[in-house]
Amino acid sequence: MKVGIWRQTTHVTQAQEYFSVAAVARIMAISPATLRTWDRRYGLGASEHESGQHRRYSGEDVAKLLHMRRLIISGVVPAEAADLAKKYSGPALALPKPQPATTRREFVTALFRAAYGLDERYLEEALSDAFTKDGVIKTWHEVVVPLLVRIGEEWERTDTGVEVEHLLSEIINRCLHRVKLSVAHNSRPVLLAAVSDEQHSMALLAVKAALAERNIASYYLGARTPSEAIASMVTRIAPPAIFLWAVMPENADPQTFRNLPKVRPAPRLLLGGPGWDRESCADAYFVDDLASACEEISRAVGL
Ligand code: B12
Repeated sequence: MKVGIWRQTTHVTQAQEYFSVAAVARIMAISPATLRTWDRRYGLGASEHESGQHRRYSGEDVAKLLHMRRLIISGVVPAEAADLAKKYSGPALALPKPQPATTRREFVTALFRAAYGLDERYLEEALSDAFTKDGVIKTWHEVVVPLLVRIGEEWERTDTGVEVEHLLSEIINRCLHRVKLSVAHNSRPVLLAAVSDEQHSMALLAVKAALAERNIASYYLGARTPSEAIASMVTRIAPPAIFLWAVMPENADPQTFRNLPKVRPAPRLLLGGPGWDRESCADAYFVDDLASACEEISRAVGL
């Protein structure tokens, strides 16, 4: 992976190396808003300003901030921690050489930090690059899923970061929407829907994008598709395959697929997502990952 974690986030002058706000936020795994608050409330900020507006943190500034965070974690109240941090004269943070994130794990960590640092630009460029270079399936399984799982765990652990989840979801959605097919192999598009009140639609969009890479056309109905709308589409387009996605068990009602209208030729029905109860849906066929969803759909359209 060629994407540099530090790309466009640092500024180097002859005498001194500086960190941008986004870079400091990422190093410290806190938001730029918290950095601004610490600056305003405790006077712990950047010692340099670029053309009067952009803040530029020196290695000493960052060392003080890291010291403040260490003190807070160990139980010192913020105001006192800030006073001590201002007097801190330990070694300045050495600016790491711009380094490409070499392993998938490092890349996911860089993206995770960027998400918490609200570094939209880095996230969009890095993810877009990965989708283009490595394709949708590989990038989804090796990068996006581990990243989303980490984001979900962090939310569960801290009960914060819903804004991070929303921002990141929108960025991933934008990247996936950009994957277009050139010439459709199938005249009748495949049907993709997230059932009932299901708001988790990203994996479904990944299916659409991965199919587009194979020139398979699909109708992506997205989140919260009512059963009646799915049924109506089945009658109107007689899709060669139907893929229904559910993450939350309360949305995964087997009647959604059992009550679908009968059309000819009979579509291949596939279910995906952790919401479905496999025992009570034993009459349906399940796919467990993006690759197998695409394989089964490809077969259904005769590829
Ligand atoms: C992004 C996100 C959101 C976004 C969704 C945006 C969007 N457009 O999709 C928003 C903010 C809307 C959201 C809302 C909510 N969310 Co949410 N969300 C997530 C997050 C971080 C990623 C979801 C995702 O896309 N996962 C896709 C992959 C990564 O996850 P997975 O389905 O578990 O993957 C497994 C399999 O499905 C398979 N797989 C992976 N990819 C693919 C692809 C295909 C095609 C197939 C077939 C299989 C497959 O491999 C994985 C291993 O088994 C997850 C964390 C997580 N671990 O998933 C929480 C998570 C799913 N959310 C959760 C919750 C609780 C909610 C809310 C109820 C929160 C709330 N109180 O409002 C609402 C739900 C509202 C609703 N009615 O649907 C919980 C669900 C727990 C549960 N099962 O009960 C999770 C797990 C977070 C957590 N750790 O607790 N969420």
